[in-house]
Amino acid sequence: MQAYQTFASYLLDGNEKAAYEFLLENHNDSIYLYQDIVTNAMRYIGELWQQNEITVADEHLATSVCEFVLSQFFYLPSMKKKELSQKKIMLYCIEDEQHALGTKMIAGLCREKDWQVRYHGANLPLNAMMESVETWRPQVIGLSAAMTYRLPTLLEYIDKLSTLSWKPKILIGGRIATIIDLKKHVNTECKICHDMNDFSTWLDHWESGVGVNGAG
Ligand code: B12
Repeated sequence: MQAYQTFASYLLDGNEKAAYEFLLENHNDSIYLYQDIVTNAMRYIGELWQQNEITVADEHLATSVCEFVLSQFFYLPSMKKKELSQKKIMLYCIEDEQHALGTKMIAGLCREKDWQVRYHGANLPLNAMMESVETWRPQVIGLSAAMTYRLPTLLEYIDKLSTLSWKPKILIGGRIATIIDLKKHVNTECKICHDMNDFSTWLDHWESGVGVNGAG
């Protein structure tokens, strides 16, 4: 059994303790943990669901255990930080989008890399996003979508964000970015993130000033 399958089995068993301890055992490498373990476990659970090997109730239980253990995992290190950095990122799932686990992990990684993060969870309407963005004025805004039929809505969000006076960097991620060639739909000022590695590398370059504008 692969590591992500072991983690998936704890989620499906509703075994919060084992799932949390598994995260702790693997805490030294965040990308490995988020990408190879948690993301792959959730995708595997999606396949089991699609093949009717597990029920909707099983999938919901697994998701809720995953959300819970991730929250526990993020809590202690983020509370230990003394000073707030000046780097600010806001993360949103566009309207009706319920697939929020990916952005939750992106939020965790950003905190680890010393960013101030506002993670707005699932399904945020456009006007509500704009209001919050204008109040907090982050340097970076991340949008997430899973379902491909949300492309028109995603483009609407990007258009609106492009009108902001201080020109924050717009990142696009989520399952949609792995299925649709988004480069054909957005301008080069937006950064399309295909996975956690891609995002992490971009973020590290941002810190050294390279990824601030354009970076593709
Ligand atoms: C869990 C889950 C749910 C949960 C989500 C809960 C939550 N809090 O997230 C619930 C139960 C709500 C749900 C609902 C539905 N789901 Co669902 N779901 C899944 C499942 C099993 C896992 C999703 C997940 O967590 N993946 C793991 C995360 C970590 O991956 P990720 O989002 O891609 O994120 C990674 C990167 O993309 C990146 N990233 C993500 N966002 C961002 C943002 C930025 C800025 C950056 C930089 C990076 C980034 O970071 C992560 C790093 O690894 C998937 C299976 C799958 N293949 O994904 C199905 C799946 C996506 N769901 C599916 C379906 C059909 C649905 C429903 C329509 C079911 C229904 N009939 O109600 C609804 C739609 C809800 C809606 N309105 O959006 C289908 C979609 C098929 C299709 N047609 O496209 C899938 C593929 C299952 C399947 N095999 O059929 N779902």
